[in-house]
Amino acid sequence: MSGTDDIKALEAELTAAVAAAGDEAALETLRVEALGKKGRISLMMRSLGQMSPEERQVMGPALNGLKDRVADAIAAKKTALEAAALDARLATERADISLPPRPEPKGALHPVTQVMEELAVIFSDMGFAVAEGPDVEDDFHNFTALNFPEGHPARDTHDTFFFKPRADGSRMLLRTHTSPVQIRTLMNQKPPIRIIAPGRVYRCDWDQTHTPMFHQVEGLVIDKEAHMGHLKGLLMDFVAAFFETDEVEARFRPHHFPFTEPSAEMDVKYERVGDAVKVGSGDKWMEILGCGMVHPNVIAACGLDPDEYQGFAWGMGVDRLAMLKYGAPDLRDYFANDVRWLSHYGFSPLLQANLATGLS
Ligand code: 2U9
Repeated sequence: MSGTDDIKALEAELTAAVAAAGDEAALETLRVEALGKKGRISLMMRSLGQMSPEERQVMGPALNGLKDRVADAIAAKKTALEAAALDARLATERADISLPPRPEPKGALHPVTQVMEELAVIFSDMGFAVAEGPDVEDDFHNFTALNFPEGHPARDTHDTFFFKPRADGSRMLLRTHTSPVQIRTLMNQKPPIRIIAPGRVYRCDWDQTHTPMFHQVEGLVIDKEAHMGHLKGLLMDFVAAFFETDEVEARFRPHHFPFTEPSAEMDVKYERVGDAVKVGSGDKWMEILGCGMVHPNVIAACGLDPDEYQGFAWGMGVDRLAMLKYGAPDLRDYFANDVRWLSHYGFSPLLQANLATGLS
């Protein structure tokens, strides 16, 4: 067999072996055996030196061609093996993005939390900021600054949880309303002020409609011009948004609070539809909140001039609003920590209250 026949046979053998290589390691072994320093093609090329010039003229280009074609075949096979390896990895490491990102949540939002969030959404949309303060308060912020006279029943231990007296005889207490938050804001910020104060409050009471801890949201507007007309319009808009109705029939009944003058309670018309309560229209009145113009003594107690600034405030019991909107008639169940009650009356934590898609 001539030298060129040997080359053709070797090329056929090597090309078949390259085609059959199953992985990159096998291909690398092949490359070393063919083209490495002591590889078969390299050894053949080295033998060119012992050939006659005529033989070398034929065998030189033939061996160079063999070397190039085998190198090309190895490179092409390497690319194909790399692509196949990548495809195999992608197939096993693929993420199914249609799967939910987390398992279904097991917990539920308490109806009071849900209503708190709904109130924050409604009043934020009207331009109110949310303010917070401590649950443990002093007499000044809870009573004196709010124009409670000495001897007012709320200052009594029958109504309020007091701590043991301190060395100077003063007693801290669990706030009976969130109003101290507004007092702190008034003492620290320059009007105009538009805030709501949501939070826990505490009173000595325990029956079907009263619990020793309950939740309030109070609101406060202080400005150079703010009047009962603004208050009425704001509360009518609030009731329409909260009860998700266009129809709101309401009345403002005179009332008394130490911290507002004049003061009123807001009643809305309602009717029973089966087990549910429909708020906004109907033939019965229901009280839903208290409100009024901030007493000048309160404005003065916070270091502001009542002749320059005035404002209005309102307060509502969140637990009662939750009972009205979402049912569950006994307030004590709200704080019994029974998971069956919570899974029945609770809300999905993934469905945040918002005005665009509906509150609940
Ligand atoms: C400041 C000035 C005035 C807050 C107000 C009410 C009327 C009210 C009750 C509703 C049911 C409490 O939860 S409840 O028992 N609240 O009727 N609250 S006006 O007035 C303020 C607050 C702060 C500086």
